[in-house]
This record gives sequence, C-alpha cells and structure tokens, in this order.
Amino acid sequence: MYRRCLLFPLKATMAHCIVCVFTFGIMACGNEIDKSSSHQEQEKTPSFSSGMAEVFGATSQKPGDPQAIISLSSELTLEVPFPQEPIEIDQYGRAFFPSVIAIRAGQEVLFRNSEDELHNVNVKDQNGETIFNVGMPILGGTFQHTFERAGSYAVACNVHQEMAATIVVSDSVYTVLADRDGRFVIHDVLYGRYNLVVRRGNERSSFPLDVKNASTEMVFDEE
Ligand SMILES: [Cu+2]
Repeated sequence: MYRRCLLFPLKATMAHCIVCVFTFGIMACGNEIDKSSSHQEQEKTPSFSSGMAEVFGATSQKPGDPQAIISLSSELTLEVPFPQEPIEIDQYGRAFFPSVIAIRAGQEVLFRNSEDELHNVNVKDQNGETIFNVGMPILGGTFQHTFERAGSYAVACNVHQEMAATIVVSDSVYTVLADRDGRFVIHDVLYGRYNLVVRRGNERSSFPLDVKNASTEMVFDEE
C-alpha cells in the first residue's frame, strides 16, 4: 500500500502530490469498506481493499449527442471521501461554465457570478420543482448548495434565457463526465466488481466491469 503511494510523487508535480494524498486518504479508509456486507460477499470481492485503479475508456459519441455521464455502481457501501473543495459553476459572458457537471449525491456546488452583470441561479429538479432560486450579486457573488438526492437538475438564469446548465447527481461514489469525444477517466477506484453505467440524456446502459488492475480499460463491445 505504502509503496504504491510513494510511486506517485516521483515526477514531483503538484498534481501527483494531490493524487498521492487522495490515494493515501482513501487507502486509510480501506478498512472501513464493506462493514455491513456478509463474509460471503467479501469472499466474492476479495480484492476490494487491496488496490486502487484508474478506469478509463471511450463511449461512442455521435455528433450532437449530450455528453455521457459515467458511473461505477457497486452492491457494497464504499467509503470514499468527498472532494475537499466544492465543484464550481461560474456565470460569465452570460453563460454558465461549465454548462454540465456530474457529481455524487451529497456533494457541494459553488455558484459564482464573475462578471459585472446581475444574474440569478434558478435550479429545478427533474419534476420541475424549484430547489432554490437566488439572486447573484455582480463581481463575485456566490451561493453554495449541497445536492443530496440523485437526479438531473436544470439550472437557469431568468434574466438571460440563453443561460442554461445541467447538474447530474448520481448515487455512485465514482461519477464523471465524459469529454466531448466520449472519453473518460475515473481515478482512485477501489478494486472490485462494478457495473459501469453510461447515461446520455435519458438513455442508460450498464456493463459489468471487474476492476483488478491499476490501469483498467473499459472496452465497450457494443453500444
Ligand atoms: Cu443571467
């Protein structure tokens, strides 16, 4: 365990140090994993606490398709810490940046207005129910909200109809947004058996995935 952690900082970049801290932090929680599951379940996934992987792949992305959201679901309860900083959505140039984010249930989002123009942030859930609607003071106004429930949330500014963003909240502790070419990377994944779920708009497909190598590529047979 410790040896793996020491491998990272070799290149001595900031990013590697951060990854290392994360890796170590999550590893330290390794013993917390799967307290509730039976011995038999642990037998089925004996490697859950024995390694960390980078899971990557590419979904087939057609022009005009919404960006894919990739998550790994497990039957086990995985104690994976939340990021220390909230994920940010900025309002600038009469647009939200980024315009799509994928987060875990319970994760915090920081909304910011970086420009000299008044905006608001109006968030509705997939049933059209308003979650909150707040004015955003110019040049640095912020608002923070924790999204506790999984689902898709529409973000709007009522002052500017062209401003729209989407927040996808997943129950999975491992959730990422694929890039515009469909490629994705999920870092610091505990070894074990998962279902890799690809969501694109209302479409959803699921693929079994055994994560047992430090670098695990998801190969999609068909999609
Ligand atoms: Cu606006």
